[in-house]
Amino acid sequence: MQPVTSDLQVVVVGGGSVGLLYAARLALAGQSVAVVTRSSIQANQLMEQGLWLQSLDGKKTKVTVPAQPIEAGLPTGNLYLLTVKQPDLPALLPALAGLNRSARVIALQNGMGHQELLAEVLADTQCFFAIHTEGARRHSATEVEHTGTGTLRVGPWQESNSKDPVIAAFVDWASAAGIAAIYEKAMEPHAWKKLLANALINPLTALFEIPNGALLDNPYTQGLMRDLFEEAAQVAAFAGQKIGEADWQEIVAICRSTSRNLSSMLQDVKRHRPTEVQSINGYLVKLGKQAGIPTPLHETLLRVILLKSGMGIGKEG
Ligand code: KPL
Repeated sequence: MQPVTSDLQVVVVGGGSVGLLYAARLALAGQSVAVVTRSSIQANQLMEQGLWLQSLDGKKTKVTVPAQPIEAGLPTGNLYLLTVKQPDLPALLPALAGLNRSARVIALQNGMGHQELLAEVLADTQCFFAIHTEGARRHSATEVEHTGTGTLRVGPWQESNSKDPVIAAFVDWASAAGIAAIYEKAMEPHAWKKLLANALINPLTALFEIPNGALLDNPYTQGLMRDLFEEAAQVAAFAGQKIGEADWQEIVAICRSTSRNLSSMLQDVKRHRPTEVQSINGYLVKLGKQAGIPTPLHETLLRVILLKSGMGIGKEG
C-alpha cells in the first residue's frame, strides 16, 4: 500500500551503491525521485540507460529516474537524501546552503563530523540523520544489486518528541518500498554504536584485505578488535554514551551477519578512493586527545589506513 502523502519530492545525492539502491527502491514504490551524481558521465548514462535494480531474488528491473551532475546544482525537492561519503560532503555545502528553508536533509554518512558540517549551512530543523543496514553492491554506473535486507533508522540528532511531517512521510514511503524504516527520537546514540562497529571492522578489514567475517576466524584479529573496543568505549563514555558488553556482542553479531561483505573502507582502498577513516578512527583519536584518553591503537590504524590509501601521514587534522 502506498503512503497517503504524495507531495514528497526526494532528491538522492550520490550515485554510489547506497544512493542507487534507495533511488531505485523508492522509485519502484511510486515515489518521485531524482538522482544527483558526482560526474556528468554517470548522470548521462542514467538518463540514457535507466537505473537497473537487481533484487534479492536475482530479478533485474529497470527504473526511470531523472539524473543530473552536481555541477548543475541541486534540483527542486523537499527531501534531500545525502548518500555521499564523508570526504565528499564538504564540496556539497555551497549547494545545500542554497536550499529552501522548508527542505529537509537526511544524512546517511558513516562516522562523525557530518552533523557539525551540515550545521554550518542548514538550520537545526532541516537536518536529520539516518543509519541503515541494507546491503548494496554497485555493479556499474547504472546497475545496483540489493544484497541484504536491513533497517533504516532516521531522526534528529538530539532527542525530540515532535515528528517532522516530511520525515514521517519519507519513513512511510521507505516502508512502502519494503525497507524496514523506523522514525527515531534521537540518532546520536545510534550513530555512536555504528561508529564503534565501523571503527573496529572497517580499518582491520581494509588493512588485512579480508571480508568482515574473517576477523572472527583468528584469535589475533579478534583480540585486536577487543582492544580497539576498550579504547573506543572510554572515549564514548567521555561523550556521555553508555557502551557496555552488549555493544561488543552486537559488533561481533554485525561481523557475522555481514561475514561475506567487503567493508566500505576495504572497497575504497581497493578503488584508490579516499576512505572515511578520518571521520571514524580519526574522530575517536581527536576526541580522545581532548579528553586526555590515550587511543594508540586507533591512532596507529588511522595512520596505516591513510598511508595505504595514499593520503600519507600527518593529514589526520
Ligand atoms: O557499515 C559497514 C561498512 O562496511 O561501512 C559494515 C557494518 C562494517 C558492514 O560492512
